[in-house]
Order: sequence, then C-alpha cells, then structure tokens
Amino acid sequence: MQDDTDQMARTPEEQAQVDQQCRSLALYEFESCPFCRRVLHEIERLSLNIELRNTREDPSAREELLEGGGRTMVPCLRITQETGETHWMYESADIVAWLRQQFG
Ligand SMILES: N[C@@H](CCC(=O)N[C@@H](CS)C(=O)NCC(=O)O)C(=O)O
Repeated sequence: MQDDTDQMARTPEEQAQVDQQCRSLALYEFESCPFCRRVLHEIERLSLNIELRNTREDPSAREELLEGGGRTMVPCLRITQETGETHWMYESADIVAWLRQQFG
C-alpha cells in the first residue's frame, strides 16, 4: 500500500506516460529555499521527471520566471497546457496538491 513516505512505483509503460506528461512542466526553484525542498520532496516521492530551473544559478531562469509569472518568488511550477497556454503556479502547498491530484 502507498503511504506518504513511499516512493511511487510504476510499470515502465506507466512511467513513460508520466514522463511524457512531465515534459510540459518546469519547476523554478533554488536549493536553500525550504518551500522548494517541500515540492522537490514530493516530486521525488511521485517519481516525476520534471525540469528544474534554478533561479539563483541561472539568471535566464530568474528572468523567465519574472517575465512569465510576474514574480521572482520560488517555488513556481510552469504548466504548459495542450493549447500552448502557460500557467505559472506559485505557492508550495498548491503545487504539492496539484502534483498529487495529477500523479498521485
Ligand atoms: N508561501 C510561499 C513562500 C515562498 C517563499 O517565501 N519563497 C522565497 C524563498 S524561500 C522567495 O522566493 N523569496 C524571494 C522572492 O519572493 O522573490 C510558498 O509556500 O511557496
């Protein structure tokens, strides 16, 4: 049975499908941010291959976040919808809840 501490296990086919879905996502973050760590922990628990964009190490990531999301606050999850529309989700609790709903 899956609980909150177990890492999610999937068949290779299921994981490939999840990997495909994750290609439309990117997490803006940096390591020393405790809110980011909370989201990164959930990403690991759910075995998600999500691109990480470090806003402390990569000025272009910070610029993208500011231009797209309107704030430099991290964590922020960039979600590109099938329509091509981009949604910038701030707030670690909202991101964790959304990831669990999509992939949990
Ligand atoms: N309520 C937010 C707090 C996030 C937050 O305070 N992030 C800090 C880093 S730990 C930050 O990005 N500060 C810089 C800024 O707001 O531009 C959450 O839970 O995600």
